[in-house]
Amino acid sequence: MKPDRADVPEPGVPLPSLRSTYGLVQWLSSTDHKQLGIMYLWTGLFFFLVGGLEAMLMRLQLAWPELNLLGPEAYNQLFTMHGTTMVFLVLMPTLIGLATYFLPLMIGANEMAFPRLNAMSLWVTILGGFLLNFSFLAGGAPDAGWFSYAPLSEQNYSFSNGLDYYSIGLIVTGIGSIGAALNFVVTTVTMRVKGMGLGRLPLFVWMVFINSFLILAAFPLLNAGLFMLLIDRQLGAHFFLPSSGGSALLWQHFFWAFGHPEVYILALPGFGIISEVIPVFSRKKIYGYGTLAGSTVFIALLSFGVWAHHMFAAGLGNPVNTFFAAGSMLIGIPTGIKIVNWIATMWGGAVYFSTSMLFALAFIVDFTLGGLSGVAFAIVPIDWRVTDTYFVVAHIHYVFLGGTLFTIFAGIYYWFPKISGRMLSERLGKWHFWLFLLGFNMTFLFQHLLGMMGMPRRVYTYPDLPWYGILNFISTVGAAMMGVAMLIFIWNIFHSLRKGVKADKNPWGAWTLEWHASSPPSLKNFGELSPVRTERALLDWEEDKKN
Ligand code: HEM
Ligand SMILES: [Cu+2]
Repeated sequence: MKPDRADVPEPGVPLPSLRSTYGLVQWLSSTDHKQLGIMYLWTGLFFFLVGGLEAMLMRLQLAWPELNLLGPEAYNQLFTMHGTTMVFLVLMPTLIGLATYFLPLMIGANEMAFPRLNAMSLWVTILGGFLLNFSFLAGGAPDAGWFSYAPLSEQNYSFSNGLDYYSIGLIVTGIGSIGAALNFVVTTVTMRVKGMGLGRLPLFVWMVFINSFLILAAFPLLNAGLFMLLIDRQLGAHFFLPSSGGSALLWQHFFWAFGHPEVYILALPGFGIISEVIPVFSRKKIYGYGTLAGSTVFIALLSFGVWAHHMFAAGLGNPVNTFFAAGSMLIGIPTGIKIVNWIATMWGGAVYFSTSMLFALAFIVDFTLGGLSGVAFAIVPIDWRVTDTYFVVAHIHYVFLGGTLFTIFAGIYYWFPKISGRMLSERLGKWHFWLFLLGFNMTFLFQHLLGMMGMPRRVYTYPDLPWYGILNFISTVGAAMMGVAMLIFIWNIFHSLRKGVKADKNPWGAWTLEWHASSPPSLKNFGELSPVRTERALLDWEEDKKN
């Protein structure tokens, strides 16, 4: 018998509405992966506003030489909380949220493998975020930077409770991430629809799957380090205190053995999103499925062998530095392969410039720039010259914003119709895109120059040296433009949720299974599904119907 779309029953129970009180209780106690996914996304958006506000305050302070709007203490707390928030409370929850929502749908499953673990993962993530930010009210936020180098993070240098909140908050969100990763692995292994071998996984699922192993290996390292820091601070141990026999370098090893894989943890799901978006809007099959999937594994393995490139200036010695420099440059190869695959997918395709696709294209350009400055950093003498300058700040933001954040935007514009049953406005989307793109490059491009001219990072003000004032001013104007772009985006979301054009099942004509469920999907996504034969199941079913 040929499988047919019409064969597939769609259980018609809709998600409960937030409008009734019962609805609210239902959401807060939900174990449904779609409701949890949506709450992850709101969490990410909420903390993006918090982290964005912190960034704007910093940029205001830095807008001109020798301003004194915020003192140095407040500034230290702001850059620490900003970086920590963006990494752990914005990018992680948003990516995990998208995966929580879409991974089961894309493999034709009705739920995650462990629905209650799924709920726990969300709620401890929120609890951790709350704890971290509670520090503001409890005597002062952490102030030793998002990587909290010891001994700066120890009691005798940072005596507010901020770093205790940092340790506990991140331990708790870390447990959430580990729970989510475990769930993704087991769900992918056990709950795929018939016919979907590992070689036919949608690339987003594939990359989340590989990524989950990274999370499972990396986060326990961070949590171990954080527990030791907490014990140092609260119980008077001295793991990281050189003055009494500990090792400050040990903290750096713990942190970066987690921290370097973490930057890939934030990149890989984004690569997955881009690998879904580009073929759909180019009307072409993805070029090189095998190399795209295989290079992911290569990146994941390599990412654990390069952490000491964050420590070139720490005095590990030339043999160690050379080893880690070589490893770091190697990782450019599988990443470059991916970029070639994405471009080859668009080549000769009928490219449709939806907002989602525009963000995908901007991702390719700006992430490549971030990658190139990364390769520059891997050259030890260059690192020695520009480490701890604004060059690092430029690099970080090209990878995190030009990389991950752009893929998140691409994913939201792509999947919003599925989640909400309505389309986002493309007109507002284009405003969001162009303003954000321009603002982003204005903010961070010239910071490469500032770094090369020697402006150190994490300073609350700077002297009026040639170019410093004007370049910093451009940077602040760019940041304000991003702020306006975000307001447009948020308006677009709220407006479209209520008044957007109704979306049908598959508004983009995509081929993966999530587009087979109704928009929004009902509480039990599919019921029974016919087996799939390739990684483009909907296309196969379409053709079967014609024959
Ligand atoms: C409106 C957008 C943003 C602006 C204007 C902005 C601005 C800044 C500034 C001024 C710093 C402090 C640099 C320093 O003195 O050390 C900083 C640091 C940082 N930002 Fe952003 N940022 C933005 C968005 C983001 C996003 C979306 C992320 C996501 C990961 C992010 C991650 C970081 C990190 C990790 C640091 C390092 C913090 C540290 O110094 O330890 N930023 N950002
Ligand atoms: Cu690294």
